[in-house]
Amino acid sequence: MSRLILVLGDQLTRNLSALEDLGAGDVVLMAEVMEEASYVPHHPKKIAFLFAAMRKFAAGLREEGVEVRYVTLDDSENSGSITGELLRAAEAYGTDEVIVTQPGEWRLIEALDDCPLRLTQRPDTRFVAKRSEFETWAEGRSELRMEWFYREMRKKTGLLMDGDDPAGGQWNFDHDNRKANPGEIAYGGPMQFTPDEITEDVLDLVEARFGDNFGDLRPFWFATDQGEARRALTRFVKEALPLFGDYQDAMLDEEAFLYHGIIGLYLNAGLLEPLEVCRAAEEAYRSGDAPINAVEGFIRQIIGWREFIRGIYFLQGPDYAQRNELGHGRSLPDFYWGAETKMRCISRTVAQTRENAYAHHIQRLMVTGNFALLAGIEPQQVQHWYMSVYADAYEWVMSANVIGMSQFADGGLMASKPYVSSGNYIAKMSDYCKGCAYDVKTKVGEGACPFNLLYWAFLDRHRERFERNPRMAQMYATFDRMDEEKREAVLSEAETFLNRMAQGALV
Ligand code: FAD
Ligand code: DLZ
Ligand code: SF4
Repeated sequence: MSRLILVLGDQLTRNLSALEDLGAGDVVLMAEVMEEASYVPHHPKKIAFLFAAMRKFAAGLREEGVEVRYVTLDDSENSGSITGELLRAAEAYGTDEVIVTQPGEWRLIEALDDCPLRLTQRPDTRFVAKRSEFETWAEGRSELRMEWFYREMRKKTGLLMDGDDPAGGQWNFDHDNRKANPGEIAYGGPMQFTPDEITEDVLDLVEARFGDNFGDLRPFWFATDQGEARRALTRFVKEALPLFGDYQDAMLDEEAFLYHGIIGLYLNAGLLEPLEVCRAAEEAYRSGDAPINAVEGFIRQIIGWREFIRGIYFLQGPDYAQRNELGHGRSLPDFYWGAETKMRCISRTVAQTRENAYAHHIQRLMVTGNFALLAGIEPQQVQHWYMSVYADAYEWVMSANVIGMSQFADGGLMASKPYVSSGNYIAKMSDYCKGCAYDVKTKVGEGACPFNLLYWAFLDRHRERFERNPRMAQMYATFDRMDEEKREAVLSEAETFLNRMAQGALV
């Protein structure tokens, strides 16, 4: 009797554990379903990317001679959910045995657990560390810090290792990175692909069904198969990686991509694998084409941060995304969805997000994330926004980044102090402030940058929790040195700003 092998939209690799013993008589099931396409209002580019990549992956399997049942979104019989499609396929093929690689989201793992078929969820082997390996590493540790886990991953993979020692004599070259805004960018950006016929069909479908979601569908230029994604990787490694480290934290008004990879969406959907990406980067270092600070920094993002973030998500369980340790409850302002704001840093980050379904890490962390944290927005609304607007967004990688790293809503599991900053940081790392209606140098009074006001108000609001944190002592000392009158003016202006924002005034 045949087995059904379910392949989800973000599992598009032939090395998938569910496909490893694919045999004659097995049927691969792939389905475009409304439940997955609308659990958040995904950016239209993300939906188009996944549907096009799914259709091409299915075509590749068929070329190999594999029987594929592919259900399109506009199929009149489409039940609308993954489990619904499993049940329909089980009936059509007269089988109840299903193999799937475990999804990256508790919601779907639980839905599959509840599916009344003989269903096996196999571990997702597309990561360097197994879930169980991370759990063993984390067990008994009072603090979970990425750096220690990362070193284990370096040893495990042998990446940038010279025998037992780290290449270049150090594990981490971060102090050489984080240069401020480079002014100009000597890189043409990520490789762009002209949509083929399959992709054009998908674009029409997405336009008709998801045209009202936040985000520009066209121009659409993402890679949609493994070959294209590898070409995009090759271009990045050759042309951008050498400067990746130097400018990884910089932000420019007119440049969305700087020297970043724009590969997260490909990695997360299965078109690229973490080790092939890291080996390509290491090769550039070994052959003298890219410096150690860039290559180490880049590899750390992938075998360090990406793996660590996933480990935390699964370690913490399904309730992690609901945490709100700071008790923040304000609503996300409309300017996250494109309404006008006078804050240039936010309006540019949101505009680039709308256009590309992309913003780089520091825009996510220190502009939109920082503002939401300072303003006391409810973390679940923040997470919903991030899930909705980025092409690389999935809950396994979003939760620890948003709930943990960005919003401190897990109370400090992910970060030893909240990622908050006044306008100074943005002014130093970007050119946004020069085009802004606010003045970053003004701390209080007419034209004061809202980040400046909200920064002190945040510290004041959470004094009890953070005052004794040694990494924040300096911030409180500075605040306390302000004269009483100025302190009161800052707090009162911050309050006025937040109230005006809540009323939908232009801020
Ligand atoms: P590069 O800057 O070129 O980095 C290379 C790769 O490193 C990325 O593609 C990614 O795979 C990995 N990486 C780097 N930092 C992280 C990190 N913190 N967590 C996980 N992987 C990392 N990344 C996602 O893949 N999906 C998300 O939904 C997501 N949401 C985020 C939300 C917030 C609030 C923050 C602060 C970060 C988030 N990130 C997310 C991490 C990071 O911002 C993106 O991975 C990165 O911007 C993707 O762009 P890139 O491919 O150009 O990455
Ligand atoms: C994100 C997404 C979207 C938009 N659509 C589909 C789909 O129609 N069919 C499918 O199999 N997967 C889709 N996905 C990816 C899933 O939502 C993803 O597998 C889970 O969120 C777990 O990571
Ligand atoms: Fe952002 Fe403040 Fe700079 Fe304006 S002045 S761009 S609000 S940091």
